[in-house]
Amino acid sequence: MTERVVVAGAVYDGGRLLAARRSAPAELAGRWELPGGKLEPGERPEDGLVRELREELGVETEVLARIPGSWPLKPGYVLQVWTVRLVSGEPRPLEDHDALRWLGPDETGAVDWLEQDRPAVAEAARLLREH
Ligand code: 523
Repeated sequence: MTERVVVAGAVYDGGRLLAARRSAPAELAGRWELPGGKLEPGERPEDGLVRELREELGVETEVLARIPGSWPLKPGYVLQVWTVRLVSGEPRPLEDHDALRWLGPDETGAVDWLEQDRPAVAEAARLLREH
């Protein structure tokens, strides 16, 4: 069975990283994540990520680079993450989230990230610090 990919974005703007708090499902609500979602069949990951960020946050973005790694989710799903630049719009929690926060490179420990997002968040923070 091929695994389905969930794409997520480490969205950067002004030297900060965007964190989004999930509003559903109940077992994930209140935890913070890098925003994104499931790829549609045949969709290129970069296109799916731009689509998800548009739907969920109302912003236009440009995908920069893959953060190396692939993290297991529920059976049959894996998480893959890309760095993303905000091109236009101010992110708003339109779907799936009830709060957003911009975190500086030394503030990324301030929210309760989903476990599976933590390695990519650590790498995204490292890249921000280098910048
Ligand atoms: N994760 C996750 N981390 C993370 C994302 C974007 C998603 O662990 N950064 C998990 C949470 C869900 C699964 O991946 O178990 C699917 O994410 P979801 O619900 O955001 O995907 P959507 O928006 O495509 O979901 P549907 O509305 O259900 O299609």
